[in-house]
Amino acid sequence: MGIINTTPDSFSDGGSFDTTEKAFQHAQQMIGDGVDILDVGGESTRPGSQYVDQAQELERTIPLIKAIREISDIPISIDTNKPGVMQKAIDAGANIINSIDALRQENALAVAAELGVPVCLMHMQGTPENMQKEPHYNDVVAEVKVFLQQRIDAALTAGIDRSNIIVDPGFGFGKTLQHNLHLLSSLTSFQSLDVSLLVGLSRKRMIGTILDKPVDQRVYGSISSAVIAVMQGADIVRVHDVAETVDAIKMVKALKQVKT
Ligand code: PT1
Repeated sequence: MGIINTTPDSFSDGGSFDTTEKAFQHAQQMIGDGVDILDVGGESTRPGSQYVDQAQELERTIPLIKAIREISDIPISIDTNKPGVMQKAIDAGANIINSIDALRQENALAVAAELGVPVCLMHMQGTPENMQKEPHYNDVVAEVKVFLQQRIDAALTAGIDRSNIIVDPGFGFGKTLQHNLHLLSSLTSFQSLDVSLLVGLSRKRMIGTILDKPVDQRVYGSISSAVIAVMQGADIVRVHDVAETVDAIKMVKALKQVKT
């Protein structure tokens, strides 16, 4: 899964022609590099980031989804928590809902069920604005698993097919480095949830802390993290560096196909 940035740089507004055009070119590059899914989001959810209203989110995502859909059948996920954005994005040609609050907003479960598309349910402690203040768990792996099991149950009850459910432990979302490492080293235990598993580690602070490197020097750390995750059973990895990660994952897949 390749991450398409639609949030504005200092020279333009999100949703402006320039921003959409840049994101579209980025999407084309990723398609050429062999991406399987494009993740399009109009709200930054990095630690400390602030809420974006629906009109702005729509402006940043819908024209881009339509533009990608005109040139390719590549599956597109919409990274949003808002049911209104889910609906309009799927109408515009997106295929998957990526919800970092695990469809906990009013109506989100019902809308997702009605749309009948795959959904990613992610764990987060707190909100993007406050989540890194003082993350606390007694047993991070057990607690994240219990939460995801509850959201799977809620999704099933709402009428979402088990085959359409993906879960994500939410690396960096209300977690210290130790919490993240515990989750990564226990990733195989999430297989008992009996749904697909998505993992997003690319360029995150966790990698920066381990390597003592800024965000633009985390490519090798990110590729290594993707390899670790897929070795431990991740079905989808959410990444910035598609070409590099595609090669790395091909190596893992070859290894996994050896009959023992
Ligand atoms: C993710 C994810 C996401 N991450 C899914 N969607 C982000 N399903 C956005 C840091 O610690 O992991 N899974 N959508 C980006 N959010 C973050 C969080 C970016 C933490 C950076 C950090 O550096």
